Amino acid sequence: MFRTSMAISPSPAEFAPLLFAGDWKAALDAAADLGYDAIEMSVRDPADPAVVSCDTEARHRELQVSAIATGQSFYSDGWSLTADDPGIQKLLERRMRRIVDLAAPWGAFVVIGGVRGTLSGSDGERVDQYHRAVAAVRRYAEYARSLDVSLVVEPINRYETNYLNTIDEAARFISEVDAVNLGLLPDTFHMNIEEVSLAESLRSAGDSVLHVQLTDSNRLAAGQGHIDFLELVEVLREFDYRGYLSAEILPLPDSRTAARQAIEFFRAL
Ligand SMILES: [Mn+2]
Repeated sequence: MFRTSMAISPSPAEFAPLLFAGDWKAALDAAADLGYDAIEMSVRDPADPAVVSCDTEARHRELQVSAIATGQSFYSDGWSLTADDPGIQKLLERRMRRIVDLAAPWGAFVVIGGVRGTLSGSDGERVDQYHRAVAAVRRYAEYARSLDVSLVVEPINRYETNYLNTIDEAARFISEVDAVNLGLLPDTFHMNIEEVSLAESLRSAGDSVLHVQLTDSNRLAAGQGHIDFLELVEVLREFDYRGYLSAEILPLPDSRTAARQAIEFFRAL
């Protein structure tokens, strides 16, 4: 049996595939009623009262926080790992440290996903930006390690960013950062666009997989599209994966229905 998690946003969010965005109370009600073990929180500002209340109330309801996603800093504020401006790098680092602080009591993963930003300009500039991202994640990981928190790099498809699209590319990035508390977060929606074989890519990632998001080909709940999840779960069992199956999905036809579809599918695996 795998543990289950659903990705929500305590505050309204520009990033679409999140359940109950802006309504953390309904999110926690649904998670508890449907029998999820955890929520995965997408966070812009960790000091946001909605985030603080959601975090506190999750504890009261005996839910866990599996992971904290950080892409909103890029999608809403334009702050990214590749930012040229040292002032923005500093702001982002301060915020990422506060997010690590938020994750620490839960032992939750901090996701390096959309916050990576994009590469732009000449080839030389792109190389500099890439190295800036490696150095930033190394600093975050060092801080996170002092609090026993691990970071996870999520490969994201080519239509959303222009680097670290595949599991291989993310694995290379992770080896360049060279931190013991840094692993992979494969999201099957992105894998379906980028990988030659979903099962082979997941197998090649093996033990470095710390967290997974099972999202179907159309970004709906697992079971609503055409990804072969049975095959992928077999691979997770091969390397004795003990983490969560997390639903980071579009709130369609509505958040509650999507959350129910996902957990029913997870339970049947
Ligand atoms: Mn994802």
